Amino acid sequence: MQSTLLSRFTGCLIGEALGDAVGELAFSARTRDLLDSEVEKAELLRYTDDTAMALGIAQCLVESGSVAPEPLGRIFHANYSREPWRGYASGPPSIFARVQAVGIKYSEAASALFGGRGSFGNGSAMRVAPVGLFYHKSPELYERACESAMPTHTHPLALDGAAVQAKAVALAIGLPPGGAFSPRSFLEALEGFARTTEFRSKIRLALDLILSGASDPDAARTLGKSVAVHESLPFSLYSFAKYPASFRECIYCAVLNGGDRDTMGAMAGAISGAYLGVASLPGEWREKLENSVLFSELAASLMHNLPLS
Ligand code: F2R
Ligand code: MG
Ligand code: MG
Repeated sequence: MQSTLLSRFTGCLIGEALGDAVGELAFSARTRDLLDSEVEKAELLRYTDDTAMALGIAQCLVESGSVAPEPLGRIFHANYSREPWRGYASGPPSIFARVQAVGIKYSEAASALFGGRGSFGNGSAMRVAPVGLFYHKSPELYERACESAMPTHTHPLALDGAAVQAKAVALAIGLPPGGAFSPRSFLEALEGFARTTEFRSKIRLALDLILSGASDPDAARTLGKSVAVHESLPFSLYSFAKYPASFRECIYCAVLNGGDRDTMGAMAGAISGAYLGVASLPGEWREKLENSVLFSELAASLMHNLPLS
């Protein structure tokens, strides 16, 4: 039982990193054949800011047992300063620079972005998987996911998106991977968990698209696939719920239909890896993953420090 849970935790973190790294390659290798050939040629599968920030959350949970915005902001900031080349969008670095220059709180700097509306970029959801793991049995899951968003993302859609992605990971861990998977049960549970009209209606639409047999390109066009969290997250949920039995098919769907490919790969990959467990992820991809030992170590530390439920 313990090893099954550990394989889910590890599968989630490694699944996130693989989806991110393979998705990043898909920006230039845009068909399945080209992508397979790029992965084969690559010496190392290198992840981007999505996974770097997820590692920051895992690190914060392991070190402090919480995702309080200020300590988490300091970890994000330090990790960014060490590796600024991971492909961050403009929001997080501008927050870090403002905190450093003016000495305000991370959440205060975050709430000033985009004319005082805060960011609805997918950054809060792309990195939240460790919160879904750590609080998978906790009634505080929604609030803790929002807390993890606050150092950089304060828009209501970014908060709801973080909570929905965390819940998707938590649900995936609780489902038997060999059993019958119901897209309806999975997506209706998420629809009920979401608190914004935008997410509720997009998750319902994702289910309708699966049940009506829409093609993946049509689903991507209908749901959206941009850096906005209420576009790329619903299509990531669709990718997992449509292809629950295969990590590879789930990732191909998430990254080969345009848009924010690395991030949809990361979000779909975290859910699929949590559902299937690490042994079901493609071995030839895992072998090439940068820092893969670190993911396994963090997964074990997260699992051994779970809060009492
Ligand atoms: N975006 C990238 N990469 C492009 C940058 C590459 C880099 N310069 C390089 O060359 O290496 N990838 C990563 O960013 C996405 C996550 O973004 P995050 O962390 O949410 O950032 P931000 O800046 O807060 O939001 C992203 C964009 O969304 C739009 N936006 C957000 N809130 C808005 C609002 N309230 N009103 C209007 N627009 C809003 C803006 O265009 C933001 O720039 C991931 O894809 C990750 O992989
Ligand atoms: Mg990225
Ligand atoms: Mg991206």
